[in-house]
Amino acid sequence: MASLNPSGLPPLDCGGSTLDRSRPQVMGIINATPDSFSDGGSLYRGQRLDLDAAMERARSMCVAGATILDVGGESTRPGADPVSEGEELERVVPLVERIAAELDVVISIDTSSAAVMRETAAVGAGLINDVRALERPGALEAAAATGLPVCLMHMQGQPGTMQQRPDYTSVVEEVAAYLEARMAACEAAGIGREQLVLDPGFGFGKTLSHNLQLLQALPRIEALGAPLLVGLSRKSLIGKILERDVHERLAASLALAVLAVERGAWIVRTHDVRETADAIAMCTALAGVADAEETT
Ligand code: 9MG
Repeated sequence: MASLNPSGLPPLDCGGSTLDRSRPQVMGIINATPDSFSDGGSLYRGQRLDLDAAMERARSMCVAGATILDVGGESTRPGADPVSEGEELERVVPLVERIAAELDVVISIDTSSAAVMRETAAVGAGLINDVRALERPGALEAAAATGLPVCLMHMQGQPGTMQQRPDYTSVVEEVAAYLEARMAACEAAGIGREQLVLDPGFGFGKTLSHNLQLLQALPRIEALGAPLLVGLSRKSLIGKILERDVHERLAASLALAVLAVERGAWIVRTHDVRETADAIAMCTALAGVADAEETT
C-alpha cells in the first residue's frame, strides 16, 4: 500500500520517484524549442539545442526549488509551427536522458506524441504532460504502456488557431465535462484515476474572461477527484490586464500562482522557479498555521 503523508494523500508515483501530495510542487519549464512564447530559442545555438546550456538551466531550477522539470520539444504557443515527430524526438530524448542521469528531479515530458512518450519513458521521464489530453492516435495506449502518471489538459481547438474565437456556453462546466470524459477514457485504457493530474489549460482556446472564470472556479475542477496543475506563468492573460510585455509579467505571475494554490492547485508550472517557490512557501506556511489550529 502507498504510504500516506500527514495530508492523508498518497504520494504520486512517477516511475521510481514520488511527489509529495501534502504540499504544492514547482514545475520548471525547459523549452527545447527554437520558438516558445516567452523563452523561445534561449537554449539554442544556431539550429541546434545546446545540451550543456539546457543542463545548466535544469540544474539551476532544481537548486531553486523545482521538484519537477517539464521538458518540451513542441511549441504550443498560438500560431507556432508544427514539429515533426522525428524532430521532437531529437530535441527531447538526449536531454531527458542527461537530466535523468545527473539530477534528482521528476522529469515531465510535455508531448502529445505516442513515440515521444514511449522513448522518453525509456530514458527516465516520470510524468507525461499532454496538452491534448491523450487524444492523438496511439497516445492513450502509449501512455498506459509506460505506467507513468499523466497530466490531462483542456484545450479548445488547436494551437495554430485556438485563440481566434474561443467560445463556450459555460467555460467551467465544459472544461470539467471534458476532463471527466478524458479521465474515463484513461481508466478504460488502463490508466488509473490515481495516476491522473488535471489542468484547465489557461490560455489554450480561452479569452481573458474564460481564464479568470476558470481560476476562480478551480475548486470545481479539483472536485473531479484528481490533483491540479496550473500554467499561468507569463501568459497573455496577464498582458491583457496589465499591458505588459512577456518579460515584465513576473509579479503578476507570482500573484496568479498564489491565487491558484489558494484555490487548490498542487503543481505550478513556471519559468521563474526561485520566485515561484518563495511565493508558494508563503502559502504553505500559512496553511501550516491553519492546520495546527485545527488540531489544538
Ligand atoms: C506545455 N504547456 C504550456 N502551457 C501549459 C499549461 O498551462 N499547462 C500544461 N499542463 N502544459 C502547458
